[in-house]
Amino acid sequence: MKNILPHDGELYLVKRFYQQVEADQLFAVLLQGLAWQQESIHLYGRWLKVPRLMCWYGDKQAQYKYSGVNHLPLPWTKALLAVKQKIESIYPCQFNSVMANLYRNGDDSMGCHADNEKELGSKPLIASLSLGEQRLLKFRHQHSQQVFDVVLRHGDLLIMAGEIQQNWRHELPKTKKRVGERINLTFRWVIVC
Ligand SMILES: O=C(O)CCC(=O)C(=O)O
Ligand SMILES: [Mn+2]
Repeated sequence: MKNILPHDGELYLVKRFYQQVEADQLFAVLLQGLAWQQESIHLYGRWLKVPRLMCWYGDKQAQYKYSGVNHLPLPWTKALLAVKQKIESIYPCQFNSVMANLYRNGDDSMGCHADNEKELGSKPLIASLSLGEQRLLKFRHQHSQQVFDVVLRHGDLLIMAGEIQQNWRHELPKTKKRVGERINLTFRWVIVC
């Protein structure tokens, strides 16, 4: 696999990891079958709704803090386990949890961040599957502010590895285009203390 990041980390894009028909089926199963919720975060003294729906699945011990709150994982569904196993079969990796994001339209987004929580370790390996509408993922280098864009399409798998989270931040910006729903699954290994 070829590293597509210019420097300071590793990024691999596996286009069409799921082909059209399988990706369509998986999208429908996840949209209907996952426990989507809109979280709120406490910011500057106010509660704000996060602009997307989310849910967290995984092994029982894989607790994870997001939106300022500790979340217990929901138990793996059959569909999520099958995706996890398919990823683990093409790349040397192992996951104990997955964060699912549902972007309902172009107003839904994810702000600039790095997945650098201490529960993920110093060089987290994160595999991210995109389904549904195509959206842009923007990487910004922490120091040089260099920008690197990746278009994520239906069925694409993106793997973030090495020092990417230490050196780059990423965001899924809003778009003015009329776009439909997109599901993203980010598989992670949460270190259990
Ligand atoms: O939706 C995406 O592609 C990005 C998701 C993401 O960065 C995350 O869940 O940490
Ligand atoms: Mn992220």
